[in-house]
Amino acid sequence: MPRTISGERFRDRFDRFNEIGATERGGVNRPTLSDENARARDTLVEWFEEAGLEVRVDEMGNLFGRREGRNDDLPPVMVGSHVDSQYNGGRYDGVIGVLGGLEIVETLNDAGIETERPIEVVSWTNEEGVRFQPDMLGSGVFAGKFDLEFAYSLEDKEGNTFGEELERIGYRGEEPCEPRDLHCYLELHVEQGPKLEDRDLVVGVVEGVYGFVWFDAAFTGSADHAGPTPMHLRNDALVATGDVIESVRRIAGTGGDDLVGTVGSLDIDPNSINVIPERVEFTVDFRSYDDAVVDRAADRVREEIDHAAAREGIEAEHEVIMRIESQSFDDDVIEAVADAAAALDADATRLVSGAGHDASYLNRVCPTGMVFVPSVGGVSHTEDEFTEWEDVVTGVNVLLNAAVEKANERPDGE
Ligand code: HGY
Ligand code: MN
Ligand code: MN
Repeated sequence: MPRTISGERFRDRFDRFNEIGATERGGVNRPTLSDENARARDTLVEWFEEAGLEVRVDEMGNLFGRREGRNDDLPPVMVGSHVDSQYNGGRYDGVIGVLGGLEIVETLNDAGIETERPIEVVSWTNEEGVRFQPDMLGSGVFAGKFDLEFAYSLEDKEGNTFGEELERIGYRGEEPCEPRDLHCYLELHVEQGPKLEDRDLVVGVVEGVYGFVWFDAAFTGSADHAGPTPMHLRNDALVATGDVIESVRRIAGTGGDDLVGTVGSLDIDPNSINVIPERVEFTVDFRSYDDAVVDRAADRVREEIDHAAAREGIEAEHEVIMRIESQSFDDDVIEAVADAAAALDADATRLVSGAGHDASYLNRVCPTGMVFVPSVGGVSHTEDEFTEWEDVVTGVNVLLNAAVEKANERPDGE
């Protein structure tokens, strides 16, 4: 019979954890390396230690809790996600994957179950990428995509560097942040989209993740008085930006069935009601499961930015700050998730993730898979993010059974 967790204990932890950085509207505000993120980390360390886990922190502040296996020299099964949040983000994004991993350990401890392989619970640093871009930074350095020097040098809008902030909160660990031998990686996460809810299903057996590209871009025109300056004499950075925003929607609508495009961040200078905008800095995010579609969209938006600058007689800048290829997960790990969902009689389907996850980088290091549970209204990255509690519990039960199945796999041939 499949093992199940203690929903009450997990609920209690989840609610206590989300008191850290709680917002008035029921969300959380725990941007990476903030004081709230530091308190969340301290809480994880305390709870990991209480659960008998050996706690380690690496050079990127990635936090690991290791549970011994019968054959402790074997490569571990790793389960986890992230606890940094969007600014005023949701309570479930990342958290259910980390606390779900801890709940697995508690459940195995309670039942006195030993697994063949060690199990490691991980909380990755800066998955969201809101304060320091790019996102999935801690797992990206772990997987060898970025080097430590690059990561430490990243600056937030106030000019703080990632390395300084990691030091300030006391989580710049000693352990090298580099690929190591893992048997597999499993991540439980809310779907953050409408697919499961639309089909009234509870579990997503995730087969892969969209690829995506992020741009930093800017227009520099000329500030001038909004009154006396005739229209034909204007060099308006915001008008050019408006043209690009419209083009992102047009490219996403014509560039490929699953292509999505977003201009999510915009800073106007001097941002005054009666001054023609001189400079606008903005971002562009394109995603698709087909990398060729992402690359074509990136080429098209570069052209649109350059054409808009020429029309307005202003300067344009654009730089790719993040490009991650679409990922297809490991068949065996996908099957372990599907088997666990079936053993629990959970209504499940296979799907691909439009949201990025640390699993995208772990997929370069070891066989990887994910478990999704529904997001009510498909909503995420907002304080309204919500998942029915029994669905969260089902997701952790699937994670538990898949992780135990993989943790009891002996080396090939034994
Ligand atoms: O951007 C993403 O999809 C993730 O939330 N970092
Ligand atoms: Mn997430
Ligand atoms: Mn997120």
